[in-house]
Amino acid sequence: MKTGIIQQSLSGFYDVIADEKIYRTRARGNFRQRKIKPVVGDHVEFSAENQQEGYLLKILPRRNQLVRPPVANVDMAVVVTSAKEPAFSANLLDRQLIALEAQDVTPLIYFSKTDLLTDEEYQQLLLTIEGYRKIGYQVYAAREPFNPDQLANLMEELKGNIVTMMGQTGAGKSTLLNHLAPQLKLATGEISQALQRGRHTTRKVSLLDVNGALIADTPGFSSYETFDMTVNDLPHLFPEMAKISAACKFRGCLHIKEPQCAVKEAVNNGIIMKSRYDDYLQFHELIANQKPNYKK
Ligand SMILES: Nc1nc2c(ncn2[C@@H]2O[C@H](COP(=O)(O)OP(=O)(O)OP(=O)(O)O)[C@@H](O)[C@H]2O)c(=O)[nH]1
Ligand SMILES: [Mg+2]
Ligand SMILES: [Zn+2]
Repeated sequence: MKTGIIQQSLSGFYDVIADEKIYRTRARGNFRQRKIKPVVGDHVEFSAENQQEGYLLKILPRRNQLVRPPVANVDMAVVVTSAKEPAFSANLLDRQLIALEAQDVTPLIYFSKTDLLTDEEYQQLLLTIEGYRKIGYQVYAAREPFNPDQLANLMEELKGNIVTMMGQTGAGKSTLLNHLAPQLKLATGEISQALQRGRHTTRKVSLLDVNGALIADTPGFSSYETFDMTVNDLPHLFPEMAKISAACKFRGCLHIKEPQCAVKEAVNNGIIMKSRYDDYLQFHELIANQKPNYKK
């Protein structure tokens, strides 16, 4: 019996990394009946006489699990966020950030395509970025996207961690990985075509060894609608609100209609970003109106 990490999954096979080798495995029958689907990043026990014909025996307990992209046991996520083409959406960014906060994954925000902005647009973006930095998020947004200092700083952060790439299709996830490790030679797409046809250049999640970090390249999405938290959890997923909420008059304040709410006051005073609060209200509504998922 060996233990390893699922590196990728393809039509019923699971490739497992163990002692610097990759073993192709299949899930055993009784294993499949238990309805836990193995995902990339899972720590597993498996048996293998050779590297081609192994069997998955057990999934070890997960530290966390993201649904989109489907990866388990993640330390960090690089949220690749296009500054232009496709246009920057703070709303889309916030959707991803709360999903990461909910699973205790550290987000690193990486802005791609800053080279396509005019100076004026770039200055505007920097104001928004300042807001995210104040919350405590690390943001990478060099004027010149693949400048060596920025790549080195990012790599330094990622080293030794299990990381997932996350972001819209065409945002530049695979392109960034190719800059971090040119030997990967990942396929990258033509953005305009990808958005029009809703096609992904990257088709499957796979963990790659990138200079001492295990990083999952993932297929992007065209919209992000995954809200698997409750309305009561939601305020805790906005760190700047969570920090201030002790000053709200009511315990468990949802910062919506309650009187003497410190969060609403901070929004009015410009201490909390209005766009973040508006997104909070929108997500609250979306979750409140979600049909319960009985299958869970
Ligand atoms: N100008 C510019 N183009 C970029 C940048 N980053 C990525 N691109 C281009 O954007 C297009 C899409 O990049 P990909 O790396 O394939 O995007 P992806 O996020 O991996 O997309 P999926 O695999 O479909 O999820 C490619 O044509 C890249 O060359 C950037 O910083 N600046
Ligand atoms: Mg890709
Ligand atoms: Zn409040």
